[in-house]
Amino acid sequence: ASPHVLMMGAYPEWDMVPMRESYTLHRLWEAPDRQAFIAAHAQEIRAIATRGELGASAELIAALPKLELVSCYGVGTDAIDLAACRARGIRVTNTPDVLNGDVADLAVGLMLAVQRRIPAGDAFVRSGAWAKGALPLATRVFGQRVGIAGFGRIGGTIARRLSGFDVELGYFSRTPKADSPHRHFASLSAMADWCDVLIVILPGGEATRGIVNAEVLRALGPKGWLVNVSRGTTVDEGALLQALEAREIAGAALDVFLNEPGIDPRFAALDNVVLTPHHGSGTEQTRRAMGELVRRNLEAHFAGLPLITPVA
Ligand code: 8YV
Repeated sequence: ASPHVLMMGAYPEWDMVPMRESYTLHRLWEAPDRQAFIAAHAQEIRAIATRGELGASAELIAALPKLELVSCYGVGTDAIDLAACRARGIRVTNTPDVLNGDVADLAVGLMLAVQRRIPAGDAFVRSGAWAKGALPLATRVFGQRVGIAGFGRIGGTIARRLSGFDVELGYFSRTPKADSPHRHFASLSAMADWCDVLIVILPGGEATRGIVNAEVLRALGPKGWLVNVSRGTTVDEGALLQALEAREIAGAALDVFLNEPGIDPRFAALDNVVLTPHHGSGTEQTRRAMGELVRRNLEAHFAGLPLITPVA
């Protein structure tokens, strides 16, 4: 019999086909009563296949006595209760590296989009407003200071991308990177004060919850811009909405939010934001590579082989 796998959310069809062939899948997102569904299959489920934003809670893990592996389609494991996994010897895998370039590209694209008013310009041309006036002037991208909060694999890739944009770069991380020529900040507020654009690519989770707070936004100031391609949790969203509405910062480009996809409707009313639907890794090429990694990890686990990309 094929191993039973609980899926937290759908994968693209090109992954669902081989997943169905190799495993008995339990599709949690289609269950009308999640608790009853989990209880009915709890004695069979040996793995969870989840996604970055869906994770796996301590409660869910506790309800699955036969659980051996949590495989995450995504690099961020902040929504998976790693302590609960560790306590029971449950292995965890993610999909690092294959998405670095895409997330970095979207970060740069969002910065350009909001500062150069690309979506506003598109709407302006389509609506015919062009015949009656001019688009409000934008903000120059080159020559400014860009601060990257989080300087891991994706943060480093963003810096490499931006090295062609004639901007001055700084980064915020716990420890300075010995091989980076860019300015290091140990304080996020200090970097926000220094930079024109703050790009957030910190891991989610308790350690970074609300780290972009009112004080950081005040330091960014009325000429400062925020780009977030990490997790909605890294930003104090109440403080951000207030700062955007009051023009205490110039604007924001956001790919991640609290309560996705049911985001705060106040965002949609703002004209100084560009909003995308958690799409940092959302290219066909990268999503194929992520799905493949999830499946290779599941295969390795059930074959008793070393995992391909285990989470330490
Ligand atoms: C999601 C992500 O996993 O990698 C991450 O941490 O948040 C994303 O890549 C993706 O949206 C698929 O659900």
